[in-house]
Amino acid sequence: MTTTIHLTRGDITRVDADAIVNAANSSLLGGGGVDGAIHRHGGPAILEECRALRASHYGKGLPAGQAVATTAGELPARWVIHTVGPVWAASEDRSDLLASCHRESLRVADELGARTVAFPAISTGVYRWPLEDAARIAVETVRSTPTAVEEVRFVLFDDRAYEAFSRQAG
Ligand code: AR6
Repeated sequence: MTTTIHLTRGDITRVDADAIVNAANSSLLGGGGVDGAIHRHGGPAILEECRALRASHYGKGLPAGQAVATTAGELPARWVIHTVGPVWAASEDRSDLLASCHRESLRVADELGARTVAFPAISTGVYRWPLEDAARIAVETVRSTPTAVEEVRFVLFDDRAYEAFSRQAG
């Protein structure tokens, strides 16, 4: 089964996919950017499950490159898959962690039985990853990861991100 990649411009909290991916931080307790929007629009049920995860499996937080699912609360999606992207660093190549975010999110999606998954441009906001490189890693990783997910939708917030992903997705 091949995974189809689609690109759209817009706000990921509006997307009606089985699962949407959150560019979270290790605390799992919210933040700005996509993370802030997801918690704001999804309501308190998401934070409640995140707190329960911190109280059980992830006492020290979710490490970069890993992924975990919660309810999507009041969002149109069914689940939110929280992943923690690496912070960009010129002095160190953290590409493997960014690839891992995409791979692990798809693994969690498979566990859930999600067939459509929406991703934001992980690490390209507060975490400052150069867009072109992040787009290349995201698209290459989704293309090379075996998964039962039928459709991956990259939801890009602005023209720059949309154009960078368009160049990579061809
Ligand atoms: N829908 C889709 N894309 C969005 C939305 C949205 N509603 N809002 C922003 N973007 P960021 P990061 C784009 O900063 O770089 C948070 O505070 C945005 O333009 O959300 O992985 C977390 O708690 C950018 O291209 O995530 C962490 O502390 C992309 O989403 C930290 O930021 C990612 O930007 C994570 O930083």
